[in-house]
Amino acid sequence: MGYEQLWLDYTRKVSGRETEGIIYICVGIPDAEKDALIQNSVKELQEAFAGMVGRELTLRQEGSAGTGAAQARTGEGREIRLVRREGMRVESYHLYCEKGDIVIEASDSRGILYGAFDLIRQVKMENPLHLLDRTNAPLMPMRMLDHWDNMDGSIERGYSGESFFFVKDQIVIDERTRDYARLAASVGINAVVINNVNVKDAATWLITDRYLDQVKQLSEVFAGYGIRLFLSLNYAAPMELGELESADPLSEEVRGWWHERMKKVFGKVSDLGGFLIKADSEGRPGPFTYGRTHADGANMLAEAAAPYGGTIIWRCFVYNCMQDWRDYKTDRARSGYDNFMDLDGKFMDNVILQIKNGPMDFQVREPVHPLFGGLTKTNQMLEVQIAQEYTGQQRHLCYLIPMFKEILGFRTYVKEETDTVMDIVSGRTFGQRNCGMAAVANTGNDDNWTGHDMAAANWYGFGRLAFEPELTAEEIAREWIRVTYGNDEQVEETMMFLLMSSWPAYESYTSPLGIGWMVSPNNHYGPSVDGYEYSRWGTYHRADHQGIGVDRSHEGTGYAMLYRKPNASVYDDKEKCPDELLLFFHHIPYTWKLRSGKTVIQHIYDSHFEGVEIVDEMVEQFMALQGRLPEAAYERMARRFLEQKEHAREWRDQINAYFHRKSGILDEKGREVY
Ligand code: GCV
Repeated sequence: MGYEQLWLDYTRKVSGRETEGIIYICVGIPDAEKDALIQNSVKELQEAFAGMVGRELTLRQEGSAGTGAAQARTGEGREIRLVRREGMRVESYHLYCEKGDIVIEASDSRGILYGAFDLIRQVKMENPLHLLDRTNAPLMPMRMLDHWDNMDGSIERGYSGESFFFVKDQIVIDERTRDYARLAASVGINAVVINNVNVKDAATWLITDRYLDQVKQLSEVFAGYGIRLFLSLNYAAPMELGELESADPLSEEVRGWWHERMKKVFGKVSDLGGFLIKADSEGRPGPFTYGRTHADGANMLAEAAAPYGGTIIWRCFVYNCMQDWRDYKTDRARSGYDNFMDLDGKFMDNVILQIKNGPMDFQVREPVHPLFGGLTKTNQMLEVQIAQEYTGQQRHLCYLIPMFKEILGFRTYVKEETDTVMDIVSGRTFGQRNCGMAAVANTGNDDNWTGHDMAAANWYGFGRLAFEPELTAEEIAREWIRVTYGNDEQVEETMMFLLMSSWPAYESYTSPLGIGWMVSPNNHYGPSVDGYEYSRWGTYHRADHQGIGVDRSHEGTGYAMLYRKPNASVYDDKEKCPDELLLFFHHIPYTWKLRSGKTVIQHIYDSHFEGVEIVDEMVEQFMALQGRLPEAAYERMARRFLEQKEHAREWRDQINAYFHRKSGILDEKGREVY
C-alpha cells in the first residue's frame, strides 16, 4: 500500500476486554445488500475487529429474503446490530449497549456509517462499551473539504506531495481514493471539491465528455461513504471551451448554454452535489466583466443546476489585487463586505456564499469576517484553511482547531440569541439548511497524507468539529491522539502539550498583534517583513519609525464600522480593541501601552522570545517520545520539529531586528536583538 491509514489504522491491537464475546454483526435493514453505505459500514466494522481484536465477525442479515449470508445466532455470542429507526434527524445515529449487544440506530444510511465509525473510535480508545449511549446529530448540514488540486498533479498551496486525485490530466481512482473517502467519512465529512478553485486548462474540461465518465465513477466511490462530489467551475467555461464569445450571465445564449451543460453533466453524474466558483478574484473571470453582479452570475448557474438538485457555492473572496500601496483609502479587508452586502437576499435558494473566516486571507490571527452577522437573507458557509499556507506550511506544527473554535464562538449580534458564527453556519440563526463549513484541505500523496504527521490532527479535527462543534479543541486533540497512536499516557500528555501550545507559539514568533503577512512573497513561507509592503496585494503593515498598524477605524478606512454594535465600537476604539487585533484595526505608536500593561514594542520583543522558548520546550518534549511512536513517524516528525526550532529563531530575529531598527527602542530586558 505504501501509505498510512492514520486514525483508521487497524493493525494496532487493542485490549480485547471491552469487545469480548462480540462475534456477530447483524444487519436488520431491509435491502441492505443494495445499499453501498450499509455494505461499507459492515466491511469497516469487520476489518476493524479483525485487525484490532483479531476476531472475524460473522454477518447475520435480518429482514431481507434470500441472502446467502444469513446465520443463526447461537445464543452465546454478542453482536453489533445495525437498525433503521424512523423519525431520527438526518445523518444522526444512536449508539448504545443493550443486554450486551451494541446497537447502531439511524434513520438513514449515513447515520449508520457515522455510528459504525464512532463505535470503532470507542474500541480504539478502549472506552467501556457497556456504558455506551451516544446520540449524535451533525450540527452543520454541509461539512466540506475543498482541494486545490490541479489536473497536472500539482496542488496549489499543497505541502504534502502531489495530488492523489489527478495525474497528468487524468482522474485517478484507486485504492487510495477509497481510503481517502473512508478517512474523510469517518470524521463526518459529507462533501468534497476535488479541484482547485483556480480552474484552468484541463480542469475547465471536467464538465465535458472528456472526463464525465470518470467523474461519475469517482462520485460513486464517494457516495458509498456518504460524500457528495463537487467540482470547481470555470466561470468563463462557455468561452474557454470555445463555444461562445461571452460569459455574460444575462445573455440568453449564455444561460441556454449552461442549461444544456447542466443537463448533460447531471444526466451523467446524478450524484454530483454541484459546483464551487471563484469569480472576479485574483485574475479569474466573472460577471464584473459584463457589468453584472455576483448575484447575476451565481443565479444563472443556480437556475441551470436547480432541476437536478445541484448547489452553487459562490466564494466571497473578491478583492482588487491591483492596489497601489500608496493608496491609504482602499482597504482589501472591506472588499468582501462591499461586494456582497448589497446583494443580501438576491441569491437563489440553491446558492451558498462561502466566506473565509477573516476578511483577508487565512492569517494566524484575523477578526471574523463582517459578512457573518451582516448577511441575514442569504445561505452562508464558513471557509477555513487547514492547508497551513500562512501557518507554517505543515513543516511547523500549528493545530488550528482552537482558532476555529474562537471563530465559531464569535458573537455577531445579528440577533439577541443564536447569533454566533456557529449558529449562523449550522442554520440555527435563520433556519437555513443550505449552510455549513468548508476547509481547504491539507492532504497530498505523501505516505502520511499531510506532510507533518501531526498536521493530520487538523484534518481529523476539522471533520469532528464540523460534526460536533460543541466538542472542545482539547477533546478533539485527545481523541485524535488516542485513535492514531493508542492509549499510551505519556504519548497522550506530550502530544496534548504540543498541539495545544502550537497555535499560540506560532502566533508569538511570527507577526504580532493581528498585523498579519510579513511573509516571503509568493511562497508565503518564512519571514519577510516588507515582502508585501510595496506590492499590489493590499496587505500592508504601514510601519514607520513611530508606529505600526492599519487605521481601519472610522477615521481610517472605516472597516471597523462594518460590524454590528457593540463589535463596531469595540474595534473602532483603540482603548477597547483586544490586544491581539490592535494592529489590524489601528496605527499605534511603539510606546503605546497595551491592555496587558506592556508597550507595543516590548510586546513584540517578549512574544518573539517567548514563542521560541515554547518551541524549544515542544521539541524537547517531543524528542522524549522516541521509542513510544512508530519509528518512521517519529523520524519524520523529529526532522520537522528541528526545522521549526531553527526557523522560529529566524522569525524572531528578523522581526525583532526590523522593529528595533525602525523604532530605535531597545529591548528592556537586554536580550540580543541584531
Ligand atoms: C486558490 C490565496 C492563496 C491562493 C488561493 C487564494 C484563494 O490568495 O494564496 O493560492 O488561490 O487565496 O483562496 O482563492
